[in-house]
Amino acid sequence: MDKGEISDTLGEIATLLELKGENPFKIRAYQSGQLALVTLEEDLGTLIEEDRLGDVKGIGKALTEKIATLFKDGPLPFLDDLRESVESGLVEMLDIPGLGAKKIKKLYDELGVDSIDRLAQVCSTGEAAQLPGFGAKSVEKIISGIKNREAYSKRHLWWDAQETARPILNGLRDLPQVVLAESAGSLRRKMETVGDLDFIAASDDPEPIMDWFVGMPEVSEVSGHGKTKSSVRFESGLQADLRIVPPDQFVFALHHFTGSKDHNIAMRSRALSKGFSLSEWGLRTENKEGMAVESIPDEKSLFKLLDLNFIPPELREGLGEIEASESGDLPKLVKTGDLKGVFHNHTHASDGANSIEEMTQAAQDLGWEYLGLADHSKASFQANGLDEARVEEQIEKISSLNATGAFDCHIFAGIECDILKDGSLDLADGTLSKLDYVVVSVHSSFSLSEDEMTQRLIKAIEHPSTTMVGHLTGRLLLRREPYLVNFEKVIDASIANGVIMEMNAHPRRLDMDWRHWRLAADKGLLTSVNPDAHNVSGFRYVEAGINACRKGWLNPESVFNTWPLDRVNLFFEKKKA
Ligand code: DGT
Ligand code: CA
Ligand code: CA
Ligand code: ZN
Repeated sequence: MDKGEISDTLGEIATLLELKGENPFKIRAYQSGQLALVTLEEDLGTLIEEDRLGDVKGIGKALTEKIATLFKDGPLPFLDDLRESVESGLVEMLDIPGLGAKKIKKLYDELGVDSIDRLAQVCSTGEAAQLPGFGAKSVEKIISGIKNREAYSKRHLWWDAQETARPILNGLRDLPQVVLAESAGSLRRKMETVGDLDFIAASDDPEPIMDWFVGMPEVSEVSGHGKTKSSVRFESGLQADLRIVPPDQFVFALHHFTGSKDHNIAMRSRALSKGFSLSEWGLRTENKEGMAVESIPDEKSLFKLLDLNFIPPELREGLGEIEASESGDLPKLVKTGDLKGVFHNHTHASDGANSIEEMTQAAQDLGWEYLGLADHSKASFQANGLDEARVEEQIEKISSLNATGAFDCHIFAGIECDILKDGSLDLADGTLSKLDYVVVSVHSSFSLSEDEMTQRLIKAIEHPSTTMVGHLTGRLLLRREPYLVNFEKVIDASIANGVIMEMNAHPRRLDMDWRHWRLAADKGLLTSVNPDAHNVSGFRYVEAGINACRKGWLNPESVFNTWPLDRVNLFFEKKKA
């Protein structure tokens, strides 16, 4: 295990002990060990090797051995027993926002709540609201948490879905009976979350393909096994449909099952207006002799038959794409290959896993011209955020690294500065103005009213050092709802102050949501696709961010980090002047 995983494990132990109502001192020992690892700057392996782990502040005697064992991936029977001894219903309840171990323990002791079903019950009967420390408002929050959890469990992050889908698609394409295969549905439209996978294959010999599909080792349940359609479920809960059609129907089936439903409805009426009838089976012209079915090689030809330019799957949401296609107004969509660098990334100075040098090397290996580093600021103490002195030290380090010419990739010194509750920034103006750029983000006080949150953000946007807004709504897809903000006001304030709105590319964020981008970019808002990388492999998340930009109809010009280095420099200089 690495440092981050061990720290998470210590946190898990503390929580489990709390659920069991163990000695508070013991619980605190694990909590302080967890924090000590997050803020640890020395190499953990070296500390263990030199037997100096016990000298680290916050790591007590009892923990050193357990940390060393976890580091070597050794067995920890104590943890296995602990996990075994806590009822699974109690652990599940931890997913519900507003419910920590302490409250869960109280619900269990006082009302015998040992499952989410029982929790919902005591919330609706009013019993929960009677408990000390609960009240009507917190019970309301729990009820909406239970509802969200149900909705969340039905969907999957696009990123996870594509990781499941990729080998299946390759497997299908490798089968001798398969002429063509494609994934369809929301996965192909690059929706941020996916309900189920949809595969379409072309073949005249479907049976062996279906046998292969339902027999894949990852399949945990077969819910349908037919000649034209089969459905399976994987361990993760994700389900997949495979439809097999004769080769001459492939394009129509692919288009139909890519959807969306609204796009399909609009396409069908477009077809009707051109004298065709469009369905998943084909495009037919109705005449006296019967039906004439068009035969076409690809989707592009399908659109062409309807006098339309090809509409990329990302845009097929029934949001005016057909009209734009007809009038030649579809955007030239940004691509991952257009990116020349990224700006929101963490190093091991805060809660990242890699050094400045390692991050820069990785960025350079991706062919990027520049890399922006933006570690956390001090208010994010749980992430070992930097104070003014450490920020200035990092600026020095970056500027001397740039001066050595060790890397072709230019490093920009930035920060992800916390926006405090009142909208002021977490670092002194004198320090902020020494940075190349400043990303401002909310990491606390999430439950302000829409008005308060909007004013808070606008105040931060108006700060003269602010360059970009980080993850505007703080949402964590399928985990945490966005906080309330007035998009129009925040977008207008950003444009007025020349501030860039990040597209946080982390697959769990994709924030600001693509649904707001078309209008915002038309008004002149710029974005930056920021992977929020916490290690070198986090850079790959730009793909998810680019998907979201494409769904927001963005062209490369609206995406700041497609700009070349000298133009970026000019932008920063102008902002500082
Ligand atoms: P998901 O799975 O919830 O993330 O979303 P999709 O879009 O993948 O939806 P899914 O799997 O139910 O169906 C795949 C596509 O099939 C959908 O995008 C459009 C098409 N489709 C499914 N049901 C209907 C329907 O009732 N009417 C029309 N026009 N198209 C449909
Ligand atoms: Ca689907
Ligand atoms: Ca489906
Ligand atoms: Zn952040």
